[in-house]
Amino acid sequence: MTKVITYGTYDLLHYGHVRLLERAKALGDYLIVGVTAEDFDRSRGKINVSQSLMERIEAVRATGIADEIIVEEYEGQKIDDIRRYDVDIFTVGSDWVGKFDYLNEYCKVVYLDRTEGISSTQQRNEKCAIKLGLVGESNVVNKFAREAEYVNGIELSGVCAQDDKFLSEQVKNLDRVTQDYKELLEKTDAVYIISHPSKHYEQIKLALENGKHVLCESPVALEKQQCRELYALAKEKKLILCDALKTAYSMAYFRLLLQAKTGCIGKIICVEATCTSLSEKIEENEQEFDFSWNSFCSWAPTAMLPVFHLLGTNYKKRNIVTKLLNEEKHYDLFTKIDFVYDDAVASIKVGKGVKSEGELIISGTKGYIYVPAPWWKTDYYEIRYENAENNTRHFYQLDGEGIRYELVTFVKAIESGNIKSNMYMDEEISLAISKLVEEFENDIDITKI
Ligand code: C2G
Repeated sequence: MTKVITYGTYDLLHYGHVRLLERAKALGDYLIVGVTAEDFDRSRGKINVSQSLMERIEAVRATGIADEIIVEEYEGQKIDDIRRYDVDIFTVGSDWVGKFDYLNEYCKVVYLDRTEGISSTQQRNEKCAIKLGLVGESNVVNKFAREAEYVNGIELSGVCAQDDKFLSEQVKNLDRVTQDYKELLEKTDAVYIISHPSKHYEQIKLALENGKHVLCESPVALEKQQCRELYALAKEKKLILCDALKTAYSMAYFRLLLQAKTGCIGKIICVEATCTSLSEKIEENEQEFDFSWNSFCSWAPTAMLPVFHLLGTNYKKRNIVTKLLNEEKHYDLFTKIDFVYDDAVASIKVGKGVKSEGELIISGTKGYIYVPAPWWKTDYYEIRYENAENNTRHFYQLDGEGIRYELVTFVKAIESGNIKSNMYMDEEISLAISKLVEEFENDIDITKI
């Protein structure tokens, strides 16, 4: 019996895939198909896969061509499988010519002509090309424009910014630039907003009222009630509204949360998160303050994420200490918040005028999780114990600081229409963030140094 093996993602199964499977089967008597696991696909840059592993396995099974289906989970598994299953022939489409010649050492390698004119990417793009408008005066707009190129099903409809200086200096090779937000909305299905927080409420409300989905940098609003109102409006209109906190969408961060919740470090007693970036020099210039976010709005939502994700949003009390640069504009150089829960504490430090170690430490009764700086865009974390021999290290590919994964999640939520499908960010955390922003911006029980 001649055993043949082939591998693939097999997302949105199409006739190109089926033809490959048929010709692979014809090479021998028994065909094994390795379907790729989500993590393996992400690690090799395939972030747009629409279907789950089980859906893809079922689709391959339904063709009736495969004699056996396995899951491909790691780099190098092909060598293991060829030996384990005593395979005679490895085959794959000609788009991979040369990439698997190393397998000639273990079995015969055959590249089959790829079927032209069809691909999963093409199917994803045809499914729904969401027109995305970028709104705001930040060079992150350029980052988003670059990252959107990695995401199937999105096309940029334009950029809207009020600041002439930003438009002339920062908006590079992005055509379709406008200062008219309504004009942008007319040619858009969804908007990404990174304008000054004071503009978020009005801009989000107008977008939702015009039937547009919204991905907005946190805080979504400067007042909790406004935030609640916006989420209610999004629900009423069956639209997606979510915080654009890219950290929440990065695999390493999400997996460390899950591991922390398994009890591997025991009961979590303390969460400490620091986010600082001396990224811009704020001159004492009114213009700068109009567009520049203060430290609190720039970083506190991110720093609060692990606190709220792990300890919840029902803290008993909190203590906010801040050092302001500009009293009237409420621009803080550095702010520290301490939270007290029934049986845990948390502390966050944020600053654009102070530099500190941007690490995240989650302390438990059996051990602790350590995330090195810059923890908010990490691809790596450690779980450490008293006996260092038990320490474990974890790495998860993170391309583009997490923005592309955020966009993929946003697109999938729009396509599925399932607001809850966004398991990374939810309304409760968004509300808790807006509540603290409101208290900070209105000097409610704040200590100034
Ligand atoms: N294929 C094809 N014609 C197409 C599209 C895909 O012949 N129009 C082939 C691919 O060459 C591959 C198989 O169908 O052999 C599955 O394709 P994908 O699902 O795109 O997965 P891919 O990552 O290309 O699979 O490690 C090997 C890779 O996993 C190969």
